[in-house]
Amino acid sequence: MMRTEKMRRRSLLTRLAAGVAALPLAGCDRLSQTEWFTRLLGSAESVDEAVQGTIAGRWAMAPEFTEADLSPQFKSNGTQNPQDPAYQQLAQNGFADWRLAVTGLVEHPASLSLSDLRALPSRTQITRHDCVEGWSCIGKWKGARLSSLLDQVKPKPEAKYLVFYCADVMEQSLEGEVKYYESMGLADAYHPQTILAYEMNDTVLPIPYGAPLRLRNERQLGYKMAKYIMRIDLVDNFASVAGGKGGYWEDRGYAWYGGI
Ligand SMILES: Nc1nc2c(c(=O)[nH]1)N[C@H]1C(S)=C(S)[C@@H](COP(=O)(O)O)O[C@H]1N2
Ligand SMILES: [Mo]
Repeated sequence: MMRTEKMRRRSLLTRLAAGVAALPLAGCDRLSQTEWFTRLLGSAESVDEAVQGTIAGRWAMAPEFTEADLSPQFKSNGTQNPQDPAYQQLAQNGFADWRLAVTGLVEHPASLSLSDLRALPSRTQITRHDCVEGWSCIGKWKGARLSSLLDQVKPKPEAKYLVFYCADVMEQSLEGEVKYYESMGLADAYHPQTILAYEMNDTVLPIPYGAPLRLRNERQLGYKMAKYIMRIDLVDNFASVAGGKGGYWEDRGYAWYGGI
């Protein structure tokens, strides 16, 4: 990383840290500033993915909690209600017409309804969500195991990453609308706690939290967990994905791995 870029990022982090104290966090815990700041500089920003994997153990489980630990109010962050007309139409119909497309480097491209996803092996987990902004909330999630979906579509040997394309428009650019996108490596996609969640706290996933389907990927920061998923594309690199860094926030300077 160039020196100037590093300094720019440090000063951004300092401003973020100052902002944490002022955040209204109904029902959510605040990480101590030193805790999240250390994480941000020490794990997410400076240590590369390979080192991260060695330290944390690629297959380590994120901590799980009990019903008693659930945050009374889980914060909704980023997009809270996508304004895209096609999404609004799907929502009006309870997402009965929504389909998840699975495309790219797979033997069997697929188009799955919510009932198809509910028919896949599921997992329920109570976990802590950590946002890079310095807050965390504990929630209960139920969803299809991403590993089971992958077993169905069969990634080709050259597939390395999953790119998640979402329904929500983040900004208008000269090239048109920029919708949220994220990505993960295949190893993390097969992790037992990686699920495509359609339920939160024992109810159908509400719109502010990513209805009808959002990723839960409990060993990484909040921005890695795409909400409002419309398509999963299997690729071997990010060259064709917007800025080429593998995610909307990554293209704006965040770390790709974002481990916690
Ligand atoms: N599609 C989409 N996914 C997204 C975002 C977003 O704005 N759009 N924000 C990310 C960020 S920064 C966080 S912290 C979490 C917030 O999830 P929550 O609303 O359930 O708290 O979603 C992530 N996934
Ligand atoms: Mo976040």
